[in-house]
Amino acid sequence: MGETPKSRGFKSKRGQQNDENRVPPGQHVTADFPILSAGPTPQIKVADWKLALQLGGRLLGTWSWDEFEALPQTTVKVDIHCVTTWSKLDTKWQGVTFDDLLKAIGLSEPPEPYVMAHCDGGYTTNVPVADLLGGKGMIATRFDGLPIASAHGGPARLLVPHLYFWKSGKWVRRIRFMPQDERGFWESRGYHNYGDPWKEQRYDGD
Ligand SMILES: Nc1nc2c(c(=O)[nH]1)N[C@H]1C(S)=C(S)[C@@H](COP(=O)(O)O)O[C@H]1N2
Ligand SMILES: [Mo]
Repeated sequence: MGETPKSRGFKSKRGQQNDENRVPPGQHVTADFPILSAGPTPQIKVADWKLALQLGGRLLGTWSWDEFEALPQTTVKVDIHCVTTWSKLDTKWQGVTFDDLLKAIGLSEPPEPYVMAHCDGGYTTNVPVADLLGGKGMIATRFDGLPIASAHGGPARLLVPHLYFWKSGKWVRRIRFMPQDERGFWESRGYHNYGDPWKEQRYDGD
């Protein structure tokens, strides 16, 4: 991630009002898709891939790639916001919503109020379950209609676009339900525990 100047000011330009209202404070729009990874990019074959939902010492559900692909698929077009100040508008993703994952294991209610997403390579990030339900979070497997590139988290990444993008764990393998909140990788290294871009919750204490 890295240091970023804080610019809370926001200049209004005629004709771009709509886009500007879509960009949280201190962010600027980029057309690129920057890559931000704390470690090396794993090359994961879908034949070796598996997703697990975990509660305590138990696995509530596991999916091979083919099983995961057979789950109901949802496509979204969303804006994403990295804490390093870039935002990218109208990104298109396809995957399985968290609601549909819970349904697939026969749950109408989440078993605990928090999750930790565990990713290949050890990266973790914590999210309240409420921020994943109601279509707010998904495990994405396609970007722009194509398989997600390894560097961007392929074959599957968490997507929680209404929070800073560090919450969207790449190469996600396991979602662990937690009775109490715990901090993930960046959350225990000075970044905000929740990370609402509209409230500029970049660092702990913001
Ligand atoms: N596994 C893993 N997921 C991760 C990261 C990481 O280092 N490892 N970086 C996070 C950060 S800080 C950001 S901004 C986004 C970047 O996603 P991108 O590289 O696809 O732009 O991924 C997030 N998910
Ligand atoms: Mo980030």
